[in-house]
Amino acid sequence: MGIVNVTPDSFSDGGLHLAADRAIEQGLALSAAGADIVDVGGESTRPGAARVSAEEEKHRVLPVVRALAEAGITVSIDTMRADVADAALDAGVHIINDVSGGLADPDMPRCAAQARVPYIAMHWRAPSAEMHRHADYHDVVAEVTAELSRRLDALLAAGMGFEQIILDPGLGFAKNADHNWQLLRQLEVLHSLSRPILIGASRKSFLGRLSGENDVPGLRDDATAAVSALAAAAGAYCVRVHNVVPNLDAVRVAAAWVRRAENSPAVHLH
Ligand code: PMM
Repeated sequence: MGIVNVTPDSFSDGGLHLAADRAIEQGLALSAAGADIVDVGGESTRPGAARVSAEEEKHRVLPVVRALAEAGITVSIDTMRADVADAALDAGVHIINDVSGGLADPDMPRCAAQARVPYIAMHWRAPSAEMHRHADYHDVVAEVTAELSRRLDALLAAGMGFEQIILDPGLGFAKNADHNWQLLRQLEVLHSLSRPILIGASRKSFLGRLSGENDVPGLRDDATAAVSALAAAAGAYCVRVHNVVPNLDAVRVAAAWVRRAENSPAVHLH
């Protein structure tokens, strides 16, 4: 999954129209580079980010979603709002990516249930502006798994189909670097929920901290690709990334590696 953020501030100068044109170009390029899905978002969820209005969010994403869907690309909409998701579905979107897993907007499960499209439910505890205060766990893997399991039950109770739902541990969302690594290290626990798992590690600050650099997200692409390879080998269904080519290589390496392991004869030590 390749990432397209349609936020005017992510495209330095120029207004919304220029931002939309640049976002469409970027989405086409991600698809041409081999992304199976292009994820379009109009609201920053970075730590501390303030929210934009639903109207502003729609203005940002709809022209981009429409153009990419018309070009034959599988598009997901990264939104916490049912209203935005509904409009994006009308504009041709195929997948809903809700970082709040249905908690931010009580109407979202209804929207996803009616549309019958794949729905990514991410682990989330609080809006970005206050999520750091909620990065408090005794056992992060057990708690994230239990909270996702409760979301799964709530989404099913709202009428969604089990087969629609994709789960995501939400790296960096109310989680510090150590929490993120613990979740990645024990992906098999999330697999116990029997749903496909999506991993969004791309360029996040916990990867920068590893090498001692903190402020240059573009320099985190190699570490991102390493996470993609390991996550894919551990059974992740999808990785959400900014730079498609190295991550596509990484998941291909993982696929070849795992296949090799499956085909190799059992080793008898005695
Ligand atoms: N991370 C961000 C935004 N959307 N969606 C999913 N499903 N999983 C994530 O981890 C995720 C997401 C924030 O990252 P960005 O600002 O680099 O897009």
